[in-house]
Amino acid sequence: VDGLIIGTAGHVDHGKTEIVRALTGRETDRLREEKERGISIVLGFAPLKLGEGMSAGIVDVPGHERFVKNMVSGAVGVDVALLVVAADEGVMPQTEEHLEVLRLLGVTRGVVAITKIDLVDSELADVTESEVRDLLAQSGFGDFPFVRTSAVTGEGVEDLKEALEKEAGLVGSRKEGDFFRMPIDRVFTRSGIGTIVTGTTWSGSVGKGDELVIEPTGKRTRIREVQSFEHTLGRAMPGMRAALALHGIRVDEIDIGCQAITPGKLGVSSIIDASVEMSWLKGSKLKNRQRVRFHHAAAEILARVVLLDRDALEPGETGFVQLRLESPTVAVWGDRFVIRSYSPMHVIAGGRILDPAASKKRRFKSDTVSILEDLNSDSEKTRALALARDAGSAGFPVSGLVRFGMTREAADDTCAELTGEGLAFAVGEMLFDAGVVEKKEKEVVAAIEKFISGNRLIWGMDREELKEKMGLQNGPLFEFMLERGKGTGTLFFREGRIRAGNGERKLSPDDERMLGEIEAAMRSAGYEFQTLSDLAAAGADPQRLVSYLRILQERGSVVRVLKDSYMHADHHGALLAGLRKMIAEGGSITVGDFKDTFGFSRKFAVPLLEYLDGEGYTRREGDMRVAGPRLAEVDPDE
Ligand SMILES: Nc1nc2c(ncn2[C@@H]2O[C@H](COP(=O)(O)OP(=O)(O)OP(=O)(O)O)[C@@H](O)[C@H]2O)c(=O)[nH]1
Ligand SMILES: [Mg+2]
Repeated sequence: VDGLIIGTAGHVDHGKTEIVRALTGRETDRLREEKERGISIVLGFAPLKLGEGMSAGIVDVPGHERFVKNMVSGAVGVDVALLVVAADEGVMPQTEEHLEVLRLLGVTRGVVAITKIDLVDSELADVTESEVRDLLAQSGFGDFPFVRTSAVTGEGVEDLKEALEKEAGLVGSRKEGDFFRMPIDRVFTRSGIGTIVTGTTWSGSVGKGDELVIEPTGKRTRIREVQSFEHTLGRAMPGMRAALALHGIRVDEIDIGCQAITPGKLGVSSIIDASVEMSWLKGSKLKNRQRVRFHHAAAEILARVVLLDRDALEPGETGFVQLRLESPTVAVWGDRFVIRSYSPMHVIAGGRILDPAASKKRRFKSDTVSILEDLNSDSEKTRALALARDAGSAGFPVSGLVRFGMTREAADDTCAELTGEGLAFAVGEMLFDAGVVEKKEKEVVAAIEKFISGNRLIWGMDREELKEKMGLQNGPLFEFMLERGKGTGTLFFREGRIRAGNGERKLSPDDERMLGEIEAAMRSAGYEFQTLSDLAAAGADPQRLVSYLRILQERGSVVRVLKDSYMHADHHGALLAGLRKMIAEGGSITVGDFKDTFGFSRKFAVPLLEYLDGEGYTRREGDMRVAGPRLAEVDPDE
């Protein structure tokens, strides 16, 4: 069974701790200083048995305005609020501030206890009750049930328990998630046990022997024992109060506000993008780059707020911000937080984390705002697509979606839906926005066409050159686009080159005439290979000659025999066939035999035989040539 957390809220001295004692029989003020001063300072905890085997953890917060920091750290995991208002005092500043904290953290359920009714007549209790109803209505809360109580006479305590039980029954169960995560709100040692941390578990479950990392310090530890309210548990489930006894880590290595997390799941970050909502409380205002107190997951971290889409935020307004933290934290999409002003310390805003590990952003950029609007969506598809769009041609790793409020399974399902609908492409582990890919494909075609129009004699653009030009050296997108181009018949491939539009090169009549002339020159040269300079001397444009020769090679009318040396393909074929016949008859040949048979000088014979050795048609043995491994491939009738 999942846990459930009830959190007290209310002004100092209004009877929070007393009512928790009346409900649970537990004293949550444990510090000597708390007992001496008669006020709560730190968080207190007590278990509350509800009907039908349900049980809840109560977090009792201090009401004094100096300890709002502690109140907020206790409020982060609350499912049901227990708003305590003393009948004799009515709504006071921390009644409002605590309620605002709960609202900004997204708490929607609660019960109001009008306490100390033994001190007032029912008329005054009515006045207090109507004040609280007004406050709830103003803050946009629904109708909370009201119960009048006295910790002195015990009046209303059972009714309060029933009301809490009813609200608790309406809270949906938490998603377990892929990993364990618990903000730490207490750290202490117990002799014979060692270091113990406590907190409200946010996601996942843990048991004895499990490994954890304490962030942001990165220290590893293993769980010695799991308890909840002094009872040893097999596993701690989400939404529980849990005490974890830890191996191999000292108390002074852990601070309140650290998080205990399954290792390898989340990294630390200091830049966070978020949506914020300003408090309705008087004087709530945020200016760009204002220094604030960022309360998140039981930690208070100083930060500057960069307003991304506004010049300033006034009470009740909403906007997108970038939080630049002065020390790192571990955040996940959807985490709620509260912002207090630096000095004096007042609750001024709250919000939800949209990008837990952002990079610095400039203000007033429409792209940024549109991505953040999508990340502010509860639809997993909308978020995943926004991340893919933002990642551009680099793509977004599917595994990274886990930091954006999805389990790995949900991430895979989301990607499958997006690709099924043609909105995205999944290539290996990366997700690409379909619009981004289609735009890039157009750029690829344009780059190839531009290249070809400037190099009309070259069949296509070099693959590696294209990849670099597109900035796609890293990642799988380039290969993916080529495959798609092949599939749709828009791209053509030949020997490391890529052509767009059609697979055939269009040559001008002038080019065709030049090609004919070169071929004729090669043919009349017979077995004597022609070098580039031979051909240039015969009148061919040396600039274009190499391209023309490449085209003739592609057409199969010319063979390159040595560097810068070419032979007509008919003569090349006849040469090989003649060679095969000679060696078949005599077993071997000399340079002299070769020269005489084909009728050329030593100047041609020696380099040609070296070429034939290199190609594997012949093999040198002393002064003789014997058959090479490839000679058998030669067509003897050529
Ligand atoms: N007569 C009367 N006194 C009460 C009642 N509840 C609490 N008190 C007294 O009010 C004082 C404050 O009670 P606490 O329960 O400590 O108040 P709190 O809200 O926990 O105070 P902080 O935690 O410091 O914010 C104590 O002296 C209690 O005895 C009640 O129902 N009737
Ligand atoms: Mg108290």
